[in-house]
Amino acid sequence: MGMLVDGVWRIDEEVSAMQNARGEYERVAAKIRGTISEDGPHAPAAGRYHIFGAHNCPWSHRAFIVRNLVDLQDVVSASIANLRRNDQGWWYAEGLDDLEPVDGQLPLHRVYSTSDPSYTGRATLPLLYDRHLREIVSNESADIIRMLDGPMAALGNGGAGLTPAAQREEIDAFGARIYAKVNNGTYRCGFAASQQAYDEAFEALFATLDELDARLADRRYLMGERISELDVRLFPTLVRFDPVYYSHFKCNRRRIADYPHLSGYLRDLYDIPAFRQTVHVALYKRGYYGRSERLNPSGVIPLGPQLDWDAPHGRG
Ligand SMILES: N[C@@H](CCC(=O)N[C@@H](CS)C(=O)NCC(=O)O)C(=O)O
Repeated sequence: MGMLVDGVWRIDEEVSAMQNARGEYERVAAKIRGTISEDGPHAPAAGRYHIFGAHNCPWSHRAFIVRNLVDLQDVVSASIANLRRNDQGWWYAEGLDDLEPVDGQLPLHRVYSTSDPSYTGRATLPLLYDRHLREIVSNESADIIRMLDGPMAALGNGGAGLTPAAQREEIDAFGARIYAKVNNGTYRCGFAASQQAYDEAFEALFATLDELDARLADRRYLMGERISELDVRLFPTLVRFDPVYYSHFKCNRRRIADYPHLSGYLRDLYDIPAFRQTVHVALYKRGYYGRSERLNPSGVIPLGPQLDWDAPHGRG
């Protein structure tokens, strides 16, 4: 996997390794943290912003759920990356405005270097892109979903109220923990390059899933009786867990289907069209299990498991 150094795409392993010396997988922190606001350079407007995402990317998935929940499908445009990265990283078959594909491909890194010709960092998804200024507003999904359900909400249905002010501190702290142990925890298992790194990620992942399951015993959603940002952030991991992470990332102490409350909670959220419409299990399998020297050299994609997310959820 490559990265940009001073605006130039580099694919040498030396600059683009994903594990540290202890064999732990390290996801880089997002660097572009701009925001949409009435008084800043990026004012809210219909047709001005675009999401570069991918169906198989769980961080993009959050943004697509909130775009649906706030009814912004016609206000914020979006494009979906090819399922498989090539040596140029993520790429798109279609262009956007003056970002035209060359030989049928627009690599995501070109969006970064158009926005900032001296950018150094990984070219990650999702991106919120300002089509007027030809500039990336943000490459951090946690910020992007707050903009969609905040300054952009009036252009949709007024907002989903995912982050009530009174709960914000708790959501921030709890969300950070769920990110580290669960959302990114699955990747820390899958991409661990030492037994110890894997063992630690695995124990932390399942301890946190156990805790979430217990929490959901007497609450419909993670923050109570209303859907919050935490549910939007957890859902993409839950729908990838049994079909992909359990086997591909060796997250195999238990399936989500084995958890009494988490399993019903997953089905409860899946029952909501704004969530359900964003779920593409067959694409997750093709995206994650496709040929990879490290994790799946044969490229054979498993046929199972059978999933039953339409069964009654018995919650609420
Ligand atoms: N903090 C970022 C993380 C995004 C991220 O890591 N995206 C992955 C795809 S699922 C990616 O693009 N990785 C490419 C790379 O690391 O080079 C966010 O939540 O928006």
